[in-house]
Amino acid sequence: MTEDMTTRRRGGLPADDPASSSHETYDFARIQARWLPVWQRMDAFRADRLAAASRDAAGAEDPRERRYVLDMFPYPSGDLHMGHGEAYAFGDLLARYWFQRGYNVLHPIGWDGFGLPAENAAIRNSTHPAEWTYANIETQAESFKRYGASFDWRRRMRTCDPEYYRWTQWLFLRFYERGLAYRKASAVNWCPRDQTVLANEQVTGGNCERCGTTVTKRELTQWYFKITDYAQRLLDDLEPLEATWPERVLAMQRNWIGRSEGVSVDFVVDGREAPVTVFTTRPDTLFGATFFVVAADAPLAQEICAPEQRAALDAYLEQVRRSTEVERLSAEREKTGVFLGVHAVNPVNGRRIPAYAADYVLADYGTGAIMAVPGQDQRDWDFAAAHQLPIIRTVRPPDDFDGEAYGGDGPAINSANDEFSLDGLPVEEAKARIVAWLETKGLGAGTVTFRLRDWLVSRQRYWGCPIPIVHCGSCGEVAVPDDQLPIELPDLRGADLAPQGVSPLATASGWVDVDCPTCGGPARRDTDTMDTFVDSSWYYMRYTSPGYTEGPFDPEALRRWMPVDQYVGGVEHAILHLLYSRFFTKVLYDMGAVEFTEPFRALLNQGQVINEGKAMSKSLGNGVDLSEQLAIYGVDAVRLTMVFAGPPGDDIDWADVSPGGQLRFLQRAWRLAGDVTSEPDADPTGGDPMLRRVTHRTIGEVTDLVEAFKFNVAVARLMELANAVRR
Ligand code: ANZ
Ligand code: ZN
Repeated sequence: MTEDMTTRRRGGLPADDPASSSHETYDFARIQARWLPVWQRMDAFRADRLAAASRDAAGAEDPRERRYVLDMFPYPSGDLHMGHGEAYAFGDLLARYWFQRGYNVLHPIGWDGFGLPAENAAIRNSTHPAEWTYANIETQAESFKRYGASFDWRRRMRTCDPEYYRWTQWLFLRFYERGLAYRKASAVNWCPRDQTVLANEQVTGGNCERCGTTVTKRELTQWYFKITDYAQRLLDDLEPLEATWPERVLAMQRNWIGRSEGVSVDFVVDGREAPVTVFTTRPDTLFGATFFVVAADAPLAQEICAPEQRAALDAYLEQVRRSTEVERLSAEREKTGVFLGVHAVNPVNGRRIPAYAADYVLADYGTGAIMAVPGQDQRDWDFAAAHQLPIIRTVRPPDDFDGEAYGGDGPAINSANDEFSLDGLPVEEAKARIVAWLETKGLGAGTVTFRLRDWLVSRQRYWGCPIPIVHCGSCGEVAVPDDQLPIELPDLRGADLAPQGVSPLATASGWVDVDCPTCGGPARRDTDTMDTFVDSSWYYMRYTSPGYTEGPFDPEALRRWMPVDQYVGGVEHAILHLLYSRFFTKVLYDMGAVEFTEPFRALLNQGQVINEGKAMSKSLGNGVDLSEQLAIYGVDAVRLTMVFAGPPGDDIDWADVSPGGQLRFLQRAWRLAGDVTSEPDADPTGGDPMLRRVTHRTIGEVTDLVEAFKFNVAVARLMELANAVRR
C-alpha cells in the first residue's frame, strides 16, 4: 500500500503538514479560497480581453496573436469525475500555456445538453429531462470553477437551449435544400432497450454503444445525412493532419471510410433484362467464378428469384433478419444460403453459374451481389464446400501451401478464353490485362467503393432537437420556413416519456398538428428528433459568437478564431464526433459559409483514469472521487498528478500515482520561491550564473516539451530546477 493511500484513509494530510500556518507554507485551501474569486471577478480567461478592457469605442481589436484551445464539451451526467479531471487538466494546461505566453486565447466551455440519459433519468425520477439536465449543468459548472479551469465563462453554451438549437434546425434545412438531408426506408439498426434507431457509428461489436444491448434490424423510414457524398474528401483531407492528429485516430477514420478500389463487372442473369453488376477487387480471378451470390436481404434477391424457390427464400430471409451484422460477417460461422433457381453467365467463358442468396454478402456494400471465387476467397470456399459447388484455382499457390483458398500472389492458371489469356501473369498484371479486356467489351469498368454509409440522424426520442419538417397531405414534405424557427420542443411535463418505438412527440397533438407552411392545409410536424451528434457537429463554431442572432455564427468572429488550433478529447470520439464535425465543416465550406475545410488543426487524445488496472466502476467498488481528492490534496496537486503520471495518451492508474508526492513537491517549490525570489527591481543579470543557466535551459526545454505534449517530462524538468535551486 502506498503512503498516500494510508493518508487518504486517515483523511489527514501527508508529511510537511501544509496546514501549519507560517506565511511561507503552501496552504492550498487558503490559496484557492483567495484566488478563485479574484479570477472570476477579473474575468481572467476571457478571450479578446484587451479589446474589452480598452476604453476605445466598440470595434477595438485585441492585437495579440490568437489561439483557440478547445476541450470536447461535457455531457451533463452528474458531477465531474476523475475522467473529466484528467481531460480538462490537459486542455487547461495548454490554454494556460498560451495565455502565459501572451496570446489572445479562446478557451470556451459548454454542454452537450440533449440526449438519452436525461430522458431515462427523467423517466426514473418522474422529473423533466430539462430539470435534470440544467441542474447537472449548474453542478458541473461550479465544479469546473473550483477546479480552476481557465474558461471564458461568458461564452458558455448549451445545445438544448432554443437559442442554440434554432441554428441546428437552420443548418438541417440548409442540408435539406442541398439534398444532403433526405428520408428513405431501409433496414436500420434498432436498439430494443432504448427503443430507437442508431447510426452505424453507434453500434460497437453489434451492440448499442450506450446500453450494450444487442442491436437488431428494423425496416423503417428515417432521415439521413448524405455523408457518403463527402467520402473521398473526408479521406483526402486526413493527409494534411498527419503531423498534428494522433496516428491511431487517422487510421480509424481511414478504416471507417473504407475506400476500396476495384472493378464492376456485369453478369447476365436468367430472366432479367438488365445485367447484374458485381463489385470485385480481384477481377483477375474471374475465370474461377463458379457461382454467384446476392445479399439475401437485398431487393435484387426477390427480383431474380424463380417462383419455385420463393418460399425457400422467404424462410431463409426470416432467419437472416434475426442475426446481427457481426454474426453475418463472422468468418467462423457456417455459410448458409439458398439457391435462387436461376443462373448467371460468367462473361469471360460463357459458363452458366448458379445464383444463391446468402447472408455473408451485405445488401448495402458494393452492389449487394458478388461473383464467388472459392479458389481465392475463403468465404466463398466455405460456401462452396457447404453446398457442393465446384472450385477452380486461378492463381497457383506455392508448392508448400496447404490451406484452402489462396489469396496471395502467384502466376495465373486456368484463365484463358479464345480471345486472351492471363496464364502465367502475376496478380497485378493479370488484373490490368483483364480490366482492359472487360472495358473494351463494355462488360466492366474500374470503380471505387466506400464502406462509409449515410448518417442516420433521426431518433424516436423526446429530448433532442426537433426536425424542422412538416408533412402535408397535399404538398408532402415541407421545410419549415427559417422565420418560424426554432421549432421548440413541447413541454410534455407529466407525459409518459418511456420508450415505445415512436417518438413521444407524436402524442403531443397540440404541437404535432399544424397548418402547412405552403398550402395552409392540415399537416403534421415530423416527430423525430435529431441524433445529438448533430448538435455537437458545429458547437465549436458557435463559441466564436455565442449570442449571435443573425445566423449560427458571426462570419467575422469565425474568420478570426477558426479553425480550432488545439482540440483535446477522448479517443472514443475518433470516428463519430470527429468525422461528423469534419463533414459539417465541408458542407459549410461548399455553402460558402466558412473559409476552411477542416475544423481542428491539432488533436490531443487523453487516456483514461483507471484504478488497480480496471476502469473505475460502482460495481467493482474501485471508484475514486474527484472532489474527495481535491479536498485532500488541493486542485494543483491533483492536476499535477494527472499531468505527471505519463504521456497524456496513456491511461492513469490512480493506484500507481502519488498526489501526496505532488503536494509535497508543491510545498517545497512554494517555500523555495519564497526564499530565492528577488525583489522586482533587482538586477536580472546578477545572482548565481550557474543557476541562471539552469533556469534558462529549463525554460527552453519546458517550452518545447509542452508543445510536443510531453507534459510529464516538462514537470520532471521543473522538479530538477527546484532541486538545483535548493542546492
Ligand atoms: C471476387 C473475389 C475474389 C473477391 C477474391 C475477393 C477475393 P473489400 O476489399 O472489402 O472492398 N464483396 C463485394 N461486395 C460484397 C458485399 N456486398 N458483401 C460481402 N462481400 C462483398 O472487398 C471486396 C471484395 O469483397 C470483393 O471482391 C467481393 O469479393 C467481396 F479472391 O470478388 B471479391
Ligand atoms: Zn401543404
